Amino acid sequence: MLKTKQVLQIFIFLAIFREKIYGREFIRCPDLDGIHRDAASFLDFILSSRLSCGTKCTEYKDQCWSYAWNGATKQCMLFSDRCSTEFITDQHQNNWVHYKVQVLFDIAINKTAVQSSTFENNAADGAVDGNRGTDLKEDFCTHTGENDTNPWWRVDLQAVYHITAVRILNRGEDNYGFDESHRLQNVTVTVGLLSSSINTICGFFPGPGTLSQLVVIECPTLPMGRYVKISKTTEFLTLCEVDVFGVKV
Ligand SMILES: [Ca+2]
Repeated sequence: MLKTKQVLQIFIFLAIFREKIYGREFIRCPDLDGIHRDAASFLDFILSSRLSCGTKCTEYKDQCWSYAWNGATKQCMLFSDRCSTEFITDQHQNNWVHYKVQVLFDIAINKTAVQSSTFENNAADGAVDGNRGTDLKEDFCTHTGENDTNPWWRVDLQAVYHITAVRILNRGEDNYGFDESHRLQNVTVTVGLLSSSINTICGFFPGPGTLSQLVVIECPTLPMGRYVKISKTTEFLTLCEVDVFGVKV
């Protein structure tokens, strides 16, 4: 059981070492205080403050996933990696602090989902219910209806994020031994600010999927939006679970 003092220390840690700049949240790397990796930076600057170093990182949002700031020398280094174990200890290590961009995961879980049509009881919320079973009959997976040749599924994240990736858990074999995993193919993921306009491309999965495959679709342009949509142009879209990764705006 945590004592009051420990709780207070954790609270102070979170309060001090989180900062939000232009929609990107930075958090101090927990295991890397006091070390940096000058060989790994892609840019470095002399700047006036740690805040301006973080701001620089936001200017290179497609490349910069962490930064290190030296308060004594005012050096700022930008990295294309998140916190890593492959760091080089610096001779002035105590002056360096390293921050990473905090990417939130599971931002879709238990959020409201809808789909273009529904087969039997395989409703849209089966992809965000936290149940990661992949037997369509036994578990909670989504399934669009027959004759729906433009099936889609959509989740409302209830806040705006820069989406970094979407992960789809494909259906597995069911009790009857059927394998329909190949239906997960030519899948497009889009992002939008309005439910009526979800057109910014995140990425594409050509497939075909395999049984219980965990498909990761990266969003290299970090599209911004509140809604994530998964669609295809042939019959039947089935999703056993969808995880959305993003940085809160
Ligand atoms: Ca599920």
